[in-house]
Amino acid sequence: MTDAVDTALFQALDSAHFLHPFTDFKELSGRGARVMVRSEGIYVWDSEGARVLDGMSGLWCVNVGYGRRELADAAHHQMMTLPYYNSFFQTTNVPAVQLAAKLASLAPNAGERRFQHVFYSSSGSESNDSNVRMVRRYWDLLGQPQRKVIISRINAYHGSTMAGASLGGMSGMHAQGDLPIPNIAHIEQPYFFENGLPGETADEFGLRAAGWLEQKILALGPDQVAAFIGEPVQGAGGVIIPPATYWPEIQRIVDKYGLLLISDEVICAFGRLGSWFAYDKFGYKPDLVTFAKAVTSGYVPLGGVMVGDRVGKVLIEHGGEFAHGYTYSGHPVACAVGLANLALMEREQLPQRVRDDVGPYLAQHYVAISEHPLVGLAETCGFMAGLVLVKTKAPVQRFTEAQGVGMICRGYCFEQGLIMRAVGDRMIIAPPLVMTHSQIDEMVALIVKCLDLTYQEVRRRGWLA
Ligand code: PXG
Repeated sequence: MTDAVDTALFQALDSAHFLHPFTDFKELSGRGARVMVRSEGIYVWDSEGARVLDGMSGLWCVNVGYGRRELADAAHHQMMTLPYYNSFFQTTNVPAVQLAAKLASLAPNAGERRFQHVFYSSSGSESNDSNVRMVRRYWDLLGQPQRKVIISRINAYHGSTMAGASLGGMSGMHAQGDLPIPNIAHIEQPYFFENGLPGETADEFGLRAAGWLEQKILALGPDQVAAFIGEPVQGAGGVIIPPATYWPEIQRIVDKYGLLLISDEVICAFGRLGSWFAYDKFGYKPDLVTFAKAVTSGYVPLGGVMVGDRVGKVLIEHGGEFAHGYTYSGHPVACAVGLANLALMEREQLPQRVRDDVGPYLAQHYVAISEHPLVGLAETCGFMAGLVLVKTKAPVQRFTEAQGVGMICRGYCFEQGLIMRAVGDRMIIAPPLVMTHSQIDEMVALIVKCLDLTYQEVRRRGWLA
């Protein structure tokens, strides 16, 4: 079926007027963007009528799948009731209050670090800017204004604003913006496949990787360091799943030096890893938790920070005015959609479904995928997964960056009607949490087919010898 959209016209208008994010504008205008026109369940359709199985939930956000009427109804109702009002001047609105209370009830209490408050934004990037502002305000109010440095990891993704991109550890982004901004430092990521030593176990590596934090704190001077920020599992960096020993050791180090701990759960929260929030699963107790994306399943933009009691008490009890906020902080329509989305997730028990049912089912398939001659490692965490494309499995020999094997594989996925992301030589997925078993089978069959096609191609090119 072809949708009534003139592809060539929209591609021409697109390249004439729309500068896309993270895009080589000239290259895109030469090829023309794919025009997406509609969606249902786990599928999207382009303007040529091709159906695509969305293995990335849009961009890690459409956790409840496409076409959920409850979310559209909630937006419509709220737009007709109170489409907008600010929350700056001693005013509030019903959905923003209800959603804050709901989020506080869903966030597992981490000992004395209870999450009772929410600071709203409209995206993950803005939320991390808010984190920087809150962390600095916290230490200022406690009379330790010299505690400025926030430590993050290489290959982390924390957004694309000046602070978000600085916190992130993407060298390509730093190179283009004179980043990072001052007082951001980075340590190496906990990527065992790449950084593990011969003979070292994953658990040993996890402790060693966490140790890089302590080394960095000592190098900077412990009284200069304000916080550590990390994604529970690095998403955009390629679904880098840390060893089980990593986060508890990070917690020990953070506690030893009194740092604040920020868990950036923009991708990992709201069922993706089989729980509402991910810090609990990995055994640590953050002070601030960044969220966005799946809080509304991406239907409308919404983000924010869960503020734990340690920071909340200081901001509220010691502070005067906190001079920071956004026009859309607590946007009533976004919050109403968030409430409807969380209600739907609760009704369909999506976090539990990932934990007990579809997560383990996908993991079984990935054990089989790891047998593929092109796959050096295949692993899942909840309902996200990554695999590494290799030349040889034992000993592991990797493709060179210039060979761009991930992009070759991604090209085949595109052709075969599957959205799967390439991050270097890692192929990653994060499908909608509502996928049925037979849809998972369908997705995995497509993945295997694309791996086969890629294997044939790299053999033809003589890269395997
Ligand atoms: N933190 C994390 C952990 C993220 O994954 C952000 C912050 C920023 O969120 P906003 O809403 O400002 O984009 C993200 C976003 C990719 C990709 O290619 C991932 C993200 C964004 C764009 C592309 O995987 N994650």
